[in-house]
Formats: sequence, structure tokens, C-alpha cells
Amino acid sequence: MFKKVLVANRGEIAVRVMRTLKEMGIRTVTVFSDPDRIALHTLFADEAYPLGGTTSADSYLKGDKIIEIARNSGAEAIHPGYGFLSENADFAELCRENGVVFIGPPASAIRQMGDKVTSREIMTAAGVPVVPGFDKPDMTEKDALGFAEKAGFPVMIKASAGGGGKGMRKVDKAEDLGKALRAARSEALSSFGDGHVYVEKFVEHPRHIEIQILADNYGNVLYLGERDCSIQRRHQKVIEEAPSPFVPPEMRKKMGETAVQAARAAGYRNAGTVEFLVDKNHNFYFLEMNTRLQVEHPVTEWITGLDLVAEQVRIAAGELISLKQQDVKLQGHAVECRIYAEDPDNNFMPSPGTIQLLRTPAGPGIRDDSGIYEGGEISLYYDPLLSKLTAYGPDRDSAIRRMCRALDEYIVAGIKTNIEFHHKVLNHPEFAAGDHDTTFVSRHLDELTVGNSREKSLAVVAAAIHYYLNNKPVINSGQAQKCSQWKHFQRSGWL
Ligand code: MV4
Repeated sequence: MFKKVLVANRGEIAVRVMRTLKEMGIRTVTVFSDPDRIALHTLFADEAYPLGGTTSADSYLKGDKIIEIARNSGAEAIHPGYGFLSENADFAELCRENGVVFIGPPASAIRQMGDKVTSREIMTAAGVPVVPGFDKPDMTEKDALGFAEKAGFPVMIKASAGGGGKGMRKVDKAEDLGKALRAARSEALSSFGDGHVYVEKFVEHPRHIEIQILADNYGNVLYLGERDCSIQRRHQKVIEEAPSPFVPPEMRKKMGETAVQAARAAGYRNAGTVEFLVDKNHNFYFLEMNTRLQVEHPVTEWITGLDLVAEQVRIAAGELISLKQQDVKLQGHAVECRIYAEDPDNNFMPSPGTIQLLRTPAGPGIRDDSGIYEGGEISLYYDPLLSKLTAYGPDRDSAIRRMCRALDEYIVAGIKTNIEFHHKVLNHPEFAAGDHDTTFVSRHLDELTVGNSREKSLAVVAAAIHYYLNNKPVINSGQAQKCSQWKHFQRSGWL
């Protein structure tokens, strides 16, 4: 087993990964950019090394520098977290060439699954259902039209090098197809340097349901149930849950076995996620395979009782997965709310600043994977994710109720957050009934973002605190020793 591992990430995921490493008795090394000199992950690690630079490109994406720090610090392995270099095949390759274990899949799997057309071809050959489509290297407008007229409009044009909705275009009628194809090609070329596009039958009102996979180096591949990630805003997941209210047990088994088939076809190792589009008739289609640990992995940890980072580290260290498929038992229900430094009143623009006050939720069935602390700075340089709040209960209703209770406890002053938005989604009858799909947020955006009453009352509290702290009655030194802050504040009734 490794004695020292470098976590090449920042924020909540870096802290989360280091927590498991510490529990495994593994020393933790991390790297930090200039603005992250006193970030939580930097303070948390046993050893922290400066990367210099401010932007991601000048720091957390400097693969060669990270590997040099790993080697000089004696770290035998690197955990990439998610984002940054976690799905960079060249970086995974560079780790291997430098004798540092990359805690993740082989570079070949990252490369192949990173190309949408290649991954579709591999899945089709493996008998994994993909959305009915048409793809040829030099597809002509005539080819595309032929497919669309046979399959029926609307269709979706997608960029092979795209992902997360980038370079996608829905086409409703034949006369729009040519223009859309040309536009999609030029956008793909300028955005991804690869103008290859393909066409798919449009799936109406799909749900996004993904299967967690674990694969060791000895051919054992497990599925760990599904996560429903249909609450998204502009292709950004906001609320996730496990299990999905839309998936009955027999469908779970079928999807899980299909995901295992997909992982084997991709030559997968370590933790990965197979994403599916699911239509209203419960047909599921391969969308893409994410070759990293996902942001939303805690909901799977809650219902399986597993620590997925520990599983990743053990697999990377060459151990066998101890579990067999029949040992995987799913129990209860978990919901995740991504807490972002964003202003819902201002079109969810990022809300940088200093965290003046922070009270995070706790208590039964609550976990807050956080990368922040009171007094810390939230900058515009990095993703505005502050923390992931997860709530677990014996069933979906109790998990949702617990999450609402936890969100009420979540106090952040000094920056705006999307906490109120979460309240509105969780209390929406369509979500409460589990009837929502990926169009939910776009269809209900107005009612989900109407006046942030809670934010306003919070601002009043923050102003009161500020006033009090700057105008509190003077206590002479003699009294100070006798009067604790707690007693002092209590008298004012503030707390
Ligand atoms: C689709 C689709 C409907 N039909 N493909 C969005 C991101 C990328 N992962 C694929 N996406 C979609 N592909 C066909 N043939 C609808 C979407 C889609 C979507 C999918 C999952 C989660 C959220 C979404 C939001 C808008 C559109």
C-alpha cells in the first residue's frame, strides 16, 4: 500500500480525498496556487507545495510540475480528484512514464471515452444501447437528412469532441438541418479543434441517470447502483440523488449489468461512471462514460456504505475488490445539494468575496463536504462550488425533509449562495413526486428564482452582526475577564 499520496486538486474534493487517505494511514501531499496559500486543502495536508501561478492553467493544470513535486516529495501515487487533470490522458501517461501511480483508469480508457464518436462505436460493438444515430467521418448533409427523415425529427447534432452540452444543436425540421450542421461543425472546430459531428434521434424530456462502476486490475467489475442527476441548470448538475425514484429494481439490474458491459468494453479500471439518457418509457441509452470520481459520489457512498476513495486507492495499489456483486446492498436514500457561490437573483453569476460568517449543518444523516472556512476568500479563478451537502434517510421523503432541515441551518454571510434555490426545488411538487426530468429547471426557472427572501433576511442578520461588532458596549479590562463572549452575546439575545 502507498505510504504517501499527492492530491492534485483543490477545494472540497481535495479535502475529501485527504480525509480517506489519513484514515488509511497514508501521508498526504498537496499542491496550491498563489491564491490558495491559506486555502483549506493547503492547511489540511501533511505536506503542501506551491505551484506558483493564479489561474488553473498556471497552477493545477501544470502536470509536469505536479509530477516533479510528487517525485521530490516521495509520493508514490497521485489522486487527481475531478476536473483539472483527472480526465487528461496525457497526464495519466506522464505519471506512468515517471513511475508515479495515477489513481484512476488507464490513459487509453480516458482517451477513448473522451471522444464521443469513438465511445459510441465501442459501446455499439459491445451491444450497449446508444441513442439511434448516424455517424460517418465525412457525413454529408444528404446523409444526415436521410437518417433524420427515417428516424423522424427532431434530431440532435453533437460534436464528437464535445461534452456537457457544448456543441449540441436540436433540429426540428428538414429545412433547418443543413444550416445547423454547418454551424455545429464550425463551432466544434473553433471550440474543440475537431469539427467532427454526428446526428442522433432526439430523446424528449430525458432523465440523466448514471451508474457507478468499480473495476480492479484482475477483471472484477461491479456496479454500485445509480444516481439520478436530472436537476441540472445549463448542463451543470445541481441536485443529485440515489437511488433514482424513476428506476424500479429490475431496471436497476439491467442498467447496472449494461454499465459493467460498457466498462469492460472500455478496458476500464478504478472508479468510473456510465451516464445514460432515459426516456419516459424507461428505455436507456449510453450517453458517455466519465473516467473520474464524480462530484456526486457521496450519495452512492451513503446508500452502499462504501468509501469510494478508499476503493480507488486500493485498486490503484493492485488490490482485488473485496466485494462481489451479490454483496452490494443498497439501503435508504441520499440527496446531494451542490452549494455554489452564485447569485440566483443575478442569473447565477459567481459571487466572489470573503466569507464573513459560516454555520454549516450537522446532526443525524448529514454530511457536508466543504472546501471553505469562515474568513476565507472565494475567488473568481476557480469553480464556485463551496461544498456538497448530502442528507441520508431510510426513504426518499425522509432524506428530502432532512435536507431541508440542513439547508435551514446552512448560514453563509458575505457572499451569495444558491441555498434558497435548493429549498425551492426540493419543495416543488414535481420534484417531491419524483416526476421531474432534465427540463425541470428550465421549465420552472422563474418560480425557482423569485425574490430570495431568505437571502435578504440573512443580509439583515449580517448587517446586525456587523453593527453590533462595531458598536458593542465598551467593557473595561476588569470586566472583560469576567464576561465571556458567549455570556456577553447571549445577554443581547443575539445568539
Ligand atoms: C441528448 C438529449 C436529447 N436527445 N441527446 C446534454 C449534455 C450531453 N451530456 C447530452 N445531453 C443531451 N443529449 C439526444 N439524442 C438531451 C440532452 C440534454 C441533457 C442530457 C442530460 C442531462 C441534462 C440535459 C440537459 C439538456 C439536454
